[in-house]
Amino acid sequence: MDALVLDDEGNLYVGASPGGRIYRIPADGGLPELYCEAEQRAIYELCLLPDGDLVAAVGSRDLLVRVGPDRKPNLVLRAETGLATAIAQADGVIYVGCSAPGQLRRFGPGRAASGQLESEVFDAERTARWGRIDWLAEAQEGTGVTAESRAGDSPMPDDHWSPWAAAQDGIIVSPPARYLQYRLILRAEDSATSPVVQQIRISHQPQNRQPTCSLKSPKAGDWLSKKETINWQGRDPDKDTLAYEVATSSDLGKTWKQLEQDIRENKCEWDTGEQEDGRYLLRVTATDGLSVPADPRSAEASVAIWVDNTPPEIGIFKSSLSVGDDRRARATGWARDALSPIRSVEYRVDGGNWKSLPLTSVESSLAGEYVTDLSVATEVLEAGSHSLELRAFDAAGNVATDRVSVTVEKETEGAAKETPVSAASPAPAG
Ligand SMILES: [Ca+2]
Ligand SMILES: [Ca+2]
Repeated sequence: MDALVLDDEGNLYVGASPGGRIYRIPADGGLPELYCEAEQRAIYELCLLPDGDLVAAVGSRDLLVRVGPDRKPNLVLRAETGLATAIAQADGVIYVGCSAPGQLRRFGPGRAASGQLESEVFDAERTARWGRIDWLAEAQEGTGVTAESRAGDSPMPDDHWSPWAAAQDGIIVSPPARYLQYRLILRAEDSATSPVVQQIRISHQPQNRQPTCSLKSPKAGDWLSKKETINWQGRDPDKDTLAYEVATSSDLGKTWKQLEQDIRENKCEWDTGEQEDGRYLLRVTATDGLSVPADPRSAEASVAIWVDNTPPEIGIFKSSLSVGDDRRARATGWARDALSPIRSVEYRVDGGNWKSLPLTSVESSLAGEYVTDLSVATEVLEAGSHSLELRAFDAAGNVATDRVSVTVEKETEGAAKETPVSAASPAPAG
């Protein structure tokens, strides 16, 4: 207990630290009662004014509070530095002795025509758009309260902060920033009255941040055919709900055709069979407008791919088909595709397992198509008639098949014999 004061009737007021409580011990020696909770770290001194109000020198940021008949603490003085450690009053004039820095302050008698209360610095934790400042006040006639604010991105106000600006109809006009400070300016036409502010409310909305979007598949340069699944990933640093739009362009982005819109999933199907073969741009746009309709942000990802739904062509040179003394069938041929490279060529005999053939001389012709030579030698065949099938895949997975019949004679002595060919093979162009 650092502070004691007696009123004219002999009641004793006791300031208790820590906690900042003021107790009243009645003159008749009754039990102490809690008179006021000043919500201060310490009460250093108390004094009574002629009107019966109690004034307390408190610590540490608030310096002086005044307690009226309603027993509620009203802030009188707040400062960034200093401590109020001593008070005296004479005829309603309050003297306050402060230390660090050492100052003597004088208040009254009565109230000042105006005063201001500067708030702490509020931290929105990230850039925010500041909304309204509203307060609950007992503003008697002839009194007024106005609010000003300033904002900045450093925790302490400095030259980079915006200047003080008066709120307009309760709307904070300070620019978006992480930190905000307000001050209230209280005015009274005469010293007998004073506005009392009981509550302040500040609203703000964190500034919407842009989502990110990335395509997982297809990858740039992929060849697509038939139904393909497009996969992507979207993230929003504000954890906003994202909606996606998927679009394609066949003219390098001059015009776009919407494939899907307003989907929440991270994938969709694209039936490329409805497209002409060729090069396309595929674009996914992520938007957070569902969560932040007033200030939607979006991000997009695009990739250039090829659509190829036309099978390649494959052919066996009739004249090349032969069965050697080793009873292996041999043939040469070709495969070609108008748009994408031949990815693989395989053969099988009599519907057995497909075996891959080495790709030789894969090249793109002057006409822009991809051509490959192929050469097959089968395993040793039993005597009799056999089916030899060849198939080729283009880069998009489209397939072409060709088939010939091969007859292996029981006795295959001497030179290789020409065998009958049951399936005609088209000759390669060019
Ligand atoms: Ca966002
Ligand atoms: Ca093709």
